[in-house]
Amino acid sequence: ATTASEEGSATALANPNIALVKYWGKRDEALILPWTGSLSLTLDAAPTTTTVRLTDAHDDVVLLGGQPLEGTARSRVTRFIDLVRALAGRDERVAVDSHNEIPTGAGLASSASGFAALALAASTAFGLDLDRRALSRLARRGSGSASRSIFDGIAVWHAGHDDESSFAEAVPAPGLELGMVLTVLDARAKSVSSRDGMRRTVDTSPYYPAWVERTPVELEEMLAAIARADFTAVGTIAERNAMRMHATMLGAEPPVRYWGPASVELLDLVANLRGDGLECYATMDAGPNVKILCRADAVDELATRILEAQPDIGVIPARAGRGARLITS
Ligand code: 2P0
Repeated sequence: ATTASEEGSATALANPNIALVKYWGKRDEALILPWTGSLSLTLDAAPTTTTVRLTDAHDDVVLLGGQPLEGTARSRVTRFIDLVRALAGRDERVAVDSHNEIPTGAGLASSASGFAALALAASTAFGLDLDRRALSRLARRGSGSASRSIFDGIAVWHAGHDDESSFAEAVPAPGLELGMVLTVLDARAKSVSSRDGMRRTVDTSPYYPAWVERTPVELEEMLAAIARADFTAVGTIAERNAMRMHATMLGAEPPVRYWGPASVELLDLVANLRGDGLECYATMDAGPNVKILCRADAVDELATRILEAQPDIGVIPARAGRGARLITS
């Protein structure tokens, strides 16, 4: 038998994904089973790189950006590692070393890239060779949206009804070349976590049942628009779905509102650019930063036009990118 220190180390890279049909609300918090399916674009920017190494230490060590995590942030990772240990039937402790290229916790999808990279690195370090579906299901247990960052380009997360049936898979999109410009209006971590914001919405918003009823219809419309490579329909459905998600949250008690005045200015800018013939659509997640969907060949022009209008903000140009992958093993 080999000792822990002689085996088991893996480094994985995963990109964030931005949902075009959103995930908002769990019907099973322990297993992270969502009320509705969702669909996203994995980007080619702002990755998380994570190394997991088995150790002989008495406890797990978790570094993010070189700093040790503590409290809830740490236990979210160590509980996830417990799942991997259980899957592998092993009990070694690990050292996790993770780096994000984008601000953590600001609605820029760092938990999606983070848990996708962690799922791949940790499962590999423990000697598991999971197929993409099993990896997606594992990543889901860390953060729901991470289930989608396993795949290249467009991914659909099937809501499912149990641990087995709730996974994401790639959606082929021939002829549809998507781009996205992420704006960084505020890089601070959000005040209400997605987890708490979802729970509050599910428990108290009178509009939540409408969201659950409507989202599967929008998901089908989106899949049909993708199948016929209809960029205008994809953008229109995505923007509408994002607004409906935020409307649902605003109905919670107290309301959940992630956007602010700078976000609204960007929404106006997107409408104006579209009026000027630069076809683009806005989406927003659990933070104030607006993400703007466009055709892949329009990304540079869109980024330029945004900076002309708003010289003080940050922009991250992106296109469809690859799913989670190992970079050393
Ligand atoms: C999404 N978001 O579909 C939606 C849209 C934010 C708004 O998935 O509790 O970090 O870890 O499952 O995945 C953010 O929530 O939440 C998210 P958990 P997650 O991308």
